[in-house]
Amino acid sequence: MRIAEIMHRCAFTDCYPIDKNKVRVNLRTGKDIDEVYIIHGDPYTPHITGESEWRGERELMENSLELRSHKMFHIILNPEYKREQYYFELHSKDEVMYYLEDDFYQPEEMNLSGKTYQYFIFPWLNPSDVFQVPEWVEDTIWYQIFPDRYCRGDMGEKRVEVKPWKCEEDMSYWDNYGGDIKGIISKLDYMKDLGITGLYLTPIFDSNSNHKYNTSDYKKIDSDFGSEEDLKELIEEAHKRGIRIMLDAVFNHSGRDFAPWRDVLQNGKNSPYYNWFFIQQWPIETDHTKEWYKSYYSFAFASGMPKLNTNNPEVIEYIISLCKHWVTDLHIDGIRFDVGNEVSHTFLKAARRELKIINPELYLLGEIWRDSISWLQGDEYDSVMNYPFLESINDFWVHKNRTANEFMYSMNRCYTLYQEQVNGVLFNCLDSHDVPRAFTRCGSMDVFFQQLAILLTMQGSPSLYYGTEIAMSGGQDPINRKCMPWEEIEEGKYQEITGQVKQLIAIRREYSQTKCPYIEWVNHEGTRLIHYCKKNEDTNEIMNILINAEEKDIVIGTFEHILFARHYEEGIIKAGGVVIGIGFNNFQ
Ligand code: ARE
Repeated sequence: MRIAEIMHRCAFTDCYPIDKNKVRVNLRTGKDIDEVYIIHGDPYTPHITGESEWRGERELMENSLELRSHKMFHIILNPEYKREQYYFELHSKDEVMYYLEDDFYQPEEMNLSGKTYQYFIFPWLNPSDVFQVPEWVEDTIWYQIFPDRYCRGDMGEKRVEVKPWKCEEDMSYWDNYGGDIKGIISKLDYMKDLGITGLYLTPIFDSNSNHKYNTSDYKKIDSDFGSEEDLKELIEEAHKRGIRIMLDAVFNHSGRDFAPWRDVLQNGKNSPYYNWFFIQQWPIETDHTKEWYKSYYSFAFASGMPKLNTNNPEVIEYIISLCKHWVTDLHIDGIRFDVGNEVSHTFLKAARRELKIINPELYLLGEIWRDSISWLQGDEYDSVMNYPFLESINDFWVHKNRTANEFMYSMNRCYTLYQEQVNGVLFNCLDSHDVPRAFTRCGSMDVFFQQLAILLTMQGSPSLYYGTEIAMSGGQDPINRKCMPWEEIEEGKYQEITGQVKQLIAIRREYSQTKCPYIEWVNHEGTRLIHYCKKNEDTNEIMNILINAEEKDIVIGTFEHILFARHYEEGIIKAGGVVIGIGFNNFQ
């Protein structure tokens, strides 16, 4: 038995409470393990039974997720007295072994005289230790807007001249097209009609760029976008339509025009803000053609983005007071933390503690592109942007460097990284303002819809980048930030595409994360057929998602009827020559 591939600690994502009564136990094993039993029970049972030895109850663990290199087994325990003691009984093809906290044991070693067996112990389930995430996010369909490019509302006194709407020549990080908050307000009914229930705005505070990630004034809405009154109106009008609002918080760094930074440049060590930044050398080199980066830390090597010192209590207090204003006075529903893995854990722990007191349902989302376990322990973010999800989809459909099985493994991996509460609120996206648009990457409408079908049926909280509903194209930034073609949209040019996107969104809302929390893969060896099932916990209906990447077919359906299909021949779907019956349970 490959015991070196088996590791469990009664901590982290191996053993944790999922609510005030239940504890989830996960065990990762090699692929040679066929079955795992857990022997578990209250550690103090002998005190009431009078038996000399502790004996637990033996239960089969569920073989929940499979990855390329290993298997994951899990079980949900419901400890009557909030504490559990347990160990594992491992079965491979020709061997049985026991796995306790200190070691692995052969069956004959399980009754050695005088031996004190060190079982795993989950000592006590304190309700306040349960990682609580805002459940409303599970059923949210997000829409991400880059404000300058979405819609013009009030062209009044714009601070800068604007380029002709939709002009794609010489797009940069400094040109403006005049999109603003009033324009977004004017499109809330359009978003509601799409089926959107969450709106994520990239930064809207004062800045001299069009992306606003180099903030000059955190307390002032950029005048090109409007006023704080406009923002209040947007939030109010969105809430009336059942649409929640998430703002983009850029606290890892400021812009070069941020007043405290200007003060440091002018007064150096005499500035009260000197320690708001990470100054390495004085005087500070401000000529960005020289080695400025030896003078101070910044975001990446962006000289106009001096890194804020989120270890400094003054900075922490300043930032949290900003967030409190957004939550208390503006009633926003979520905050996306830009460069979410470089601000200090000290700051994030304080921010969660203070903001969740004001609104326990506030969604705290970290922009982290890789394994985010260090920020998802329950005392910092609720979730992260699920870029591994996007990259898995890309590998399979665009780069074609994955088989259907390997795609399943890489998707399963996304759902083994964190506590299960997080899986339902993972921010799943096919694209964003930081990567080429999905339609451009896919290269065809069929692949585009196959990816959309995954996004809108997979576990998590799906996000559509604005323009996805019309299969907008666009390469790497800034070309992925084109203006919305409202005239063409209103003329109906995209109504067929948008109609099918709306159909998928409607399915997502009917078979939501909360109603269908888990998925089960169906393996069609040797094909590029993606097939998984979701069970509607309310109706016991089984929804099948069949995506034949070899052909162009998509079929999404329940036992009774097809909910969505593209290129599907009545009754059958071909998967690389394998004919799959669409009885949804009588596959050949
Ligand atoms: C743009 C160009 C740069 C160019 C720069 C020159 O993209 O190539 O050098 O302009 O000015 C914002 C703007 C960008 C701008 C950037 C810098 O939106 O258009 O760059 O400022 O001026 C990493 C970070 C992640 C970060 C991405 C961009 O981890 O946090 O890089 N994303 C956020 C925002 C961005 C924003 C910033 C940060 C800065 O979402 O929009 O950029 O506030 C791997 C790594 C990731 C890495 C990712 C992308 O997957 O694992 O960590 O993300 O690649 O590089």
